[in-house]
Amino acid sequence: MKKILIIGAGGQIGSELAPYLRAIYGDNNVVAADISAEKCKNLAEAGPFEALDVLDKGRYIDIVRNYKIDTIFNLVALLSATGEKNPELAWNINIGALTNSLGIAKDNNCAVFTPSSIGAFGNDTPKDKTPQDTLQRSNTTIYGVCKVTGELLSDYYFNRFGLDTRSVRFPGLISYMTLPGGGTTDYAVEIYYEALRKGAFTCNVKAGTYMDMMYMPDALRAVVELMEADPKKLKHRNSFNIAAMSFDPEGIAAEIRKHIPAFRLDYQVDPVKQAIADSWPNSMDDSAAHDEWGWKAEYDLKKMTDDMLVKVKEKLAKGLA
Ligand code: AKB
Repeated sequence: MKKILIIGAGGQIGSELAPYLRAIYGDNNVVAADISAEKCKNLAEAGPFEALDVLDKGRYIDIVRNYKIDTIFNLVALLSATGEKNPELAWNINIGALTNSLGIAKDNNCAVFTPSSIGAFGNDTPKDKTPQDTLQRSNTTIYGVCKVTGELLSDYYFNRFGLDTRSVRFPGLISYMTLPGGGTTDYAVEIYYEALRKGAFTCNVKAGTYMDMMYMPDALRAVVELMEADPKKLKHRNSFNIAAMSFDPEGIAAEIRKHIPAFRLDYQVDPVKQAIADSWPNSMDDSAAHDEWGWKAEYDLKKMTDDMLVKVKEKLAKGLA
């Protein structure tokens, strides 16, 4: 990776991946792009920024050619719960961005990273230690349908054209910097803010709902390690299971109570989010990522909670949230 373009740079992953990549590869070698500069003031001030509607293929091609891009991070996507409100829009944006990225990458000799997700699995998928290669046909969300399509399409471009496509199936991502928006796993971020603000949280998925989760520093490191991995060692491409921790709302609440003993948790279940969460794995088997490119998570629930509470507290004290 020498000249990088991140599309969807203002989103939950991009807003942290862009500075992370700039610190490694140099500010001027990482071009951030999103629909408008207002959304990403910090990114636009710190390095090259382009306003881009990813469905505008002509402008997308111009940016890739002008900067001589060799690696594209295709991060544009509507998340699972938002997708259910407007499935057609979710398909058009999620798959429209990906098809443009793959086509432009093919014509301009770029590598492509695209995040997949636990959302690529469905009701018929084995729930515990979900294998790397398994059933993905009973997907219940448009987000998941897009993720499965994205995995297949990215493998197709690799097999048919030799395009260097790589991706991971992210768990729910937890971070103190940028709030997620419209995902099913969002509760696991919101709970820290509400614990510090009010000492209480109302959760929209039931006790006993286990999902894979990951702290953002692990997620960012995974992206770079996969993209820098020796291609000869990769038996899989799109997408690798990666895991760090699996918990239900009671588990994260118990960890928060070690810092805030009076913390209260109650429930007001959102049936759409609950159905999505029930269709996803409880925990994934990430041994293929471990074996093929050395993946290993560093943050467990305890270590993440210790850090999240400190960082969110600082943010609240500064009036930044
Ligand atoms: C969502 O909940 O939609 C995302 C995901 C797990 O892909 N965070």
